[in-house]
Amino acid sequence: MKCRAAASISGSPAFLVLMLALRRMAFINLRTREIQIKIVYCGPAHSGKTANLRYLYHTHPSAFPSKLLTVTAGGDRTVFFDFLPFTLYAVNGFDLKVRLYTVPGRDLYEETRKTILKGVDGIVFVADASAMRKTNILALKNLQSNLSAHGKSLARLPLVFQFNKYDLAEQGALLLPHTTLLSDLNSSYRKPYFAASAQKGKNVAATLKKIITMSVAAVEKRYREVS
Ligand SMILES: Nc1nc2c(ncn2[C@@H]2O[C@H](COP(=O)(O)OP(=O)(O)OP(=O)(O)O)[C@@H](O)[C@H]2O)c(=O)[nH]1
Ligand SMILES: [Mg+2]
Repeated sequence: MKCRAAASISGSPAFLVLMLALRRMAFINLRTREIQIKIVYCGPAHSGKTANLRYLYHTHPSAFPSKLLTVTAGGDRTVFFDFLPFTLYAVNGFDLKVRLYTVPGRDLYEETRKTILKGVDGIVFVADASAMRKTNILALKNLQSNLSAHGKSLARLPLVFQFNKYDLAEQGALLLPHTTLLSDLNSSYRKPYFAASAQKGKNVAATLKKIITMSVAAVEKRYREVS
């Protein structure tokens, strides 16, 4: 996969100095001419957050020079986080370094989730179409409260919803219709969303592309606001 960022960023020194001063979200390195953004995949346990990163890593190995780091407790339960870094080259002369993380969805990893969300630039909320409505709703509420602990609001952050596991419909599984997920999760946010199958790869890359575009645009907007 040859990756290219969709949005442009000013490369002026003033921009970089200002961004260094802000430094709360995107990280700018003048010396190496790099911009780093941090994207975190959130959502209930077992919704398919790790599956997104696994799919990207295994289907586009040349795009990911570093190994996918996963920390699981036997089986597929993430206990700390998954981490997958990669670079989109030369966005107005700067390399855009993207760091993808997942949080562990299980209740007992509350503090870990909070820690991983520190400095986040963009969020993908992976909802599970095969779970109960309440499961997805509670996970979103948990995300809101963890972000407010960092003084951030989900409404103001770049956010993409991914409604996952729709391949299970082929096996006759009873799934939450995407209209239900939309009204339960996205009626007040009105953010972009994708019906997906992380296992089969449907809309996995589209989700990622969208959140990168939105996150880069947010960096650009912050620059415009302070310049
Ligand atoms: N059928 C189907 N199964 C999926 C899909 N995505 C993930 N799974 C399966 O669901 C299970 C959980 O997926 P993970 O990616 O580990 O879920 P997670 O959100 O990372 O879970 P935690 O780390 O516990 O928070 C695994 O057995 C996956 O193979 C999908 O799109 N379709
Ligand atoms: Mg996981």
